[in-house]
Amino acid sequence: NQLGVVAVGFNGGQCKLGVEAAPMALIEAGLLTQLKDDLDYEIHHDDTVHFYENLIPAEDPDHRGMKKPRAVSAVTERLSQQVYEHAREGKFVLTLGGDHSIAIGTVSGTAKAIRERLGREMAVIWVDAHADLNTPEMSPSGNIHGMPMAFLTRLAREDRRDIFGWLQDEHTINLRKLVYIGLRDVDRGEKQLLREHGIKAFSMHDVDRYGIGKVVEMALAHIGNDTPIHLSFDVDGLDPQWAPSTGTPVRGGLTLREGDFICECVHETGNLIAMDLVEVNPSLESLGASETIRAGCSLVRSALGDTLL
Ligand code: DIR
Ligand code: MN
Ligand code: MN
Ligand code: MN
Repeated sequence: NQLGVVAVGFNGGQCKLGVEAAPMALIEAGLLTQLKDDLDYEIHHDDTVHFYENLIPAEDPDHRGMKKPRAVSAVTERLSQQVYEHAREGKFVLTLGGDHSIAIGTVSGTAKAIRERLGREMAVIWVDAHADLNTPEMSPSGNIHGMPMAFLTRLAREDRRDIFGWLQDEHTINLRKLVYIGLRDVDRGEKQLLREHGIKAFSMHDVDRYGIGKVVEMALAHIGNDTPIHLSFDVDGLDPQWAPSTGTPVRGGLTLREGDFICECVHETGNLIAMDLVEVNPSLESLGASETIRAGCSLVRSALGDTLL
């Protein structure tokens, strides 16, 4: 059981400080020790939280409405390589964010490794209150953490090498291999893209209607057996009752038990090859920070094979 860990203290995909402190908070809460001692993983970690300060340009003007485009591009390009190097050796890759823009790096890295190792297209399960599918032009905020899936699926492209032009076909995800769970704050343009392209999405309405068991069953059926899965988990997919310390909390979300259940089921497929845990922000709602960190640790343990019995 080989586990590659990348700790990414990056906050440039959105405007709130504090999310860069999450990897250290999760590690100090004992997450990696638990994975090693309780779940028997052999951990490959450079014992560093990466802030990528050398990659942050002094000049970084908005481009097509995107905020800090060169910083996010440079950091995710480097992260993509780090994740790729773990994944090409067949290790499970756990990335601790950071805001959700870092998924441009993590998903591109695993997608490339899986294409090379297995000649296969990987699937992505995106658990989030938000679809993170805005193109730069349709984004209401300009924050790149609301855009990663647009770049990863080529709904958005940019030729400038220093602004995501480094993304090659080998880094991308097929729209048919993307599944959302937990959506409840989706922007106008994103709704149109979901409909237009028939992207598989289970909102909180679906969770209420069918129950989480059926929703996960339908999500996994859409992906199909024997397809490698990258799970990108935004902690704001959980209800603020369990994860209040996050940049854009939205009421009416998943319970912690429902979040853990998703992770357990995806683990049980045997096809999970990577997980991101993002948007934990210990400096927001400081009374709820330790709860949010505990919830994050629980989600990761569930995805890595912890069971109730
Ligand atoms: C909103 C909020 N859809 C945006 N997005 C996210 O700014 O594009 N919040 N991802 O976590
Ligand atoms: Mn979100
Ligand atoms: Mn919104
Ligand atoms: Mn997100």
